[in-house]
Amino acid sequence: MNHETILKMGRYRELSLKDADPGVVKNLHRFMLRLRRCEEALIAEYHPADEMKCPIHFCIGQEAVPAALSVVIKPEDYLFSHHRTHGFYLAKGGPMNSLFAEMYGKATGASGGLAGSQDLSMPSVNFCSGAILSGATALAVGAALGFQRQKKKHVAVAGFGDGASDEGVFWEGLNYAALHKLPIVFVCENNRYSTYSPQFKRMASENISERVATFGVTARTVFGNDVMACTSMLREMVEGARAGRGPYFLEAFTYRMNSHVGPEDDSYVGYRPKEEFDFWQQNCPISLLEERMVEQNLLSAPEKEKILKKINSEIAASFEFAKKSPFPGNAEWSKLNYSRGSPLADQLLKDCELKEFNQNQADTIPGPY
Ligand SMILES: Cc1ncc(C[n+]2csc(CCOP(=O)(O)OP(=O)(O)O)c2C)c(N)n1
Repeated sequence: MNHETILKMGRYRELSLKDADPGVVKNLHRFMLRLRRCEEALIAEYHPADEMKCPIHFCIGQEAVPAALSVVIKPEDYLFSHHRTHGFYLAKGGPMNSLFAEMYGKATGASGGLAGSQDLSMPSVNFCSGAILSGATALAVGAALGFQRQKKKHVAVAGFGDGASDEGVFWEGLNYAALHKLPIVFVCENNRYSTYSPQFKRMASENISERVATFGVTARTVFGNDVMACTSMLREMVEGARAGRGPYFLEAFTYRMNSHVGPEDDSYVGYRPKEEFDFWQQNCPISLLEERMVEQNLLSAPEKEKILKKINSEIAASFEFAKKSPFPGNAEWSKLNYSRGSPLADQLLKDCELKEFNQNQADTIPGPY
C-alpha cells in the first residue's frame, strides 16, 4: 500500500464493525469527535484573539490513529510524539483544559505554559513530545530500553510522520530496538508531506514499512483513516511488544486537512493536487465510522447531538480555565520538567557498567585493531 495505490481506490468501503465491541466503537467515535471539535475551536480562536502565541500543528483528518491508541495503550505505557501533538496527548489521557492552558502559555498548562503545542509534555500521564524531527523516536527507544532492563511490562509508543523517517536518528533507533528486541511500537502517520515536500521527491520508495522490515522489525501498513483497522493492528502490536515480541512498526496512510502549521489555508503554495485533497476529504475518518455506526444502529442523530453538547461544554470550560489562569512567574522555574540528571538513566549506566562492561575487552580483540 502507498499513497498512489490508495488514490486509485475511490471511496473506502472496507471499514467493518464485525466482531467489534460496541462500547469500544462508541469510545473511538467520541474520541475522534472530541479531538476534531477541540481543534476546530482552537482554530476559531487562534487569530481573531491572537492570545495563543505558540505555533500549532493541527491534526484534523488524522484522528483515527490517536483514537486507536487511546483504546489500546495503558496508563503506565509511555507515548512520545512529534510536533503534531494534540491527538497523541489526548490519546494518553492528557486533560483538555491543561492542553488549552498550554496553548495560552499559562502556568496551569501541561508543561507549565513554557512549551506550547509542539513541545508539550505531561509526565503525570507519561506523555512527551518534541519539535526536533524524529527526536521523540530516540527518546521512545531509550524508554523501551529502560523498561526492558527494569523488567517492566510497559510499552513505549513513538508517534511521528513520514518526514521523520528522513532522519538518520530514526534508522539508528530502529536498528537498536530491533537488535535488543525492545518493547516499542513505532507508529508512522504517513500523510505524504514533510511540510510542502511530497514523499516521492524525498525517497525512491513510497513505502517506508518495506525498508523498515529489512531491519528485522515486524512492519505493516494500514489505511490510516479506518479507525477499526488501525485499532486491531495497534492492539496486536502493543500486546506483542508487551509480551516481548517487539519492536513493531505501523505505517498508517492518512492526510492532514489544514496547512502544515497554523490554521491558515496553505493551498496557495500549490503543493497538493485538488483531486488528492478531495479524495481524503471524502474519506474523513469520522464520517467513515459514523456511516457504519448508523447502519448498525450504534449512532442516531439525537445521540450525536448529546455527545457534541458534552464536548462543547468541555471546550468552553477549557477556554475559561486557560484564559483565567495566570502566566508562569520566575518562581515557577523549579517546577519545570527539567532535571540535571535522570535517576533512571544514571542507574542504567551503572548497571551496564557493572554487569556488561568488560574492561579487559581490548585484550581479547586480536590485533592489529
Ligand atoms: C531535525 C529537524 N529538521 C527539520 C525540522 C523542520 N520541520 C518541522 S516539521 C517538518 C516536517 C515534518 O513532516 P512529517 O514528519 O511527515 O510530519 P507531519 O508534519 O507531516 O505530520 C520539518 C521538516 C525540524 N523540526 N527538525
